[in-house]
Amino acid sequence: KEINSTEDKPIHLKVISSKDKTAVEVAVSRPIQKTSEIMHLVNPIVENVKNKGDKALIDYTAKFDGVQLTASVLEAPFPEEYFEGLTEEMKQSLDLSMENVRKFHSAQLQKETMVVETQPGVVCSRFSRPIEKVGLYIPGGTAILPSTALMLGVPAQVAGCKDIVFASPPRKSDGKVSPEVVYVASKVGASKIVLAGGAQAVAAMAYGTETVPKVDKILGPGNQFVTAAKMYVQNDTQALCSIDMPAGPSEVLVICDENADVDFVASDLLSQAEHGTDSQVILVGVNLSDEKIQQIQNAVHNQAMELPRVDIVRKCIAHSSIINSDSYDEAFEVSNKYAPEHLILQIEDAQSYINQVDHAGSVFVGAYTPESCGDYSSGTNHTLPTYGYARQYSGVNTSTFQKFITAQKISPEGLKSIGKAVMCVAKVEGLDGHRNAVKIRMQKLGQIPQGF
Ligand code: HSO
Ligand code: ZN
Repeated sequence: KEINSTEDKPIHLKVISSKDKTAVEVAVSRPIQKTSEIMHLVNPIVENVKNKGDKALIDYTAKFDGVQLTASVLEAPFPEEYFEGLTEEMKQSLDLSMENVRKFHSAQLQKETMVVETQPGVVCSRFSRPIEKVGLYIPGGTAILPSTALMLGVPAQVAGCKDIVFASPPRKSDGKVSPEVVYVASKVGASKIVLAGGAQAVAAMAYGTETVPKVDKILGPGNQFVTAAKMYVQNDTQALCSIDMPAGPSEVLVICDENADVDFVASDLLSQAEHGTDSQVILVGVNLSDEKIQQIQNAVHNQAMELPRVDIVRKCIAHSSIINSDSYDEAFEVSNKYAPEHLILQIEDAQSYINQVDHAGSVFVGAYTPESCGDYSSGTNHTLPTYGYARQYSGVNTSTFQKFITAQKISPEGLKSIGKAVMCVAKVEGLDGHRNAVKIRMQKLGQIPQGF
């Protein structure tokens, strides 16, 4: 359904000078997430699915998605009728996107064993293994997201995951999921699609049900219920399940200077704003003139009015700001403080500023690099850290679907060179068993160090 705004208030961002530190502080603060309230609602759902399996899953799907299913799981090869409506053009577009994501994520694959001889005869190594079973959550809601399916599915396939399971809420109209999602699922070799969403889908994949396989890791964005359920199962040793990262609303920070194209800048702000009313959109200007700011505001308004999701955009822009800074250095200071999920650089010689970026999920360099390209088709991943977690988290990448196992092989010569150090540290820790495991071998080699 098209949403048409009837309001005629201009869609403008709040303008702040970087000198007004308090206002900047407010502009770059994130809304507080009330996790405990959500947890209250999510816990019984998760527990029910854990204890009652498929029956609870089907009941929740009827209750929350308005779809009465007889079975929640679609097995590969997926039935023809689930691909209905898929055009040739769409297949080609998804194919091109998947190919680029595959190229970029294959280059990240660390297959070779890393070997380091730390001392003569002490050989340490590390090798990777795919996480065997992964559950990929594809949100439903206001937009269908085949791009999320491919951003999670392709790296999982590249990493060599043995079982890839998708979960997505079924459509009210026919109880299916979009054919684009089914197409991607089949292309990445998914074994199943769980027709369920929300906390119940997460619980089903974390604990397993009669028909849903239990997975080792759950990935993918979702609403607060999905996020809360992921946090819950991650902390439950009965689930023995990890997650990709904490998720918050999507966000962008654009840095532009006086020479930036105002239409480009506005379009980037709006492509993020249309994600949701809670999306965060910040423009940091470098010494922008009043005229330039006005031109940007006008472009935002005019472009926004043409968007079908203008009502969502309007609400998002209402809490968005332009922070006008005094210099490029100051602009990057603000950006690093915010640690945006997406950072767009619409400044002269943008590439040369990359070394000033300390915290960001993904960077879009130069006027002709809109975020949309990274969202869909260029090859980088669009599952990125939000809420300031770019300070410590990376976006989804090939290693997200791998784990690394270390090994060591020590020769008698190697033991001679590190044995004394081991015994010495074991002694101070009061762990005689540890010390003895070395001592017993050193004795065999006739090499007991003095004092041990
Ligand atoms: N920008 C979103 C990803 C997305 N955009 C999906 C369109 N579809 C969050 O990074
Ligand atoms: Zn997007």
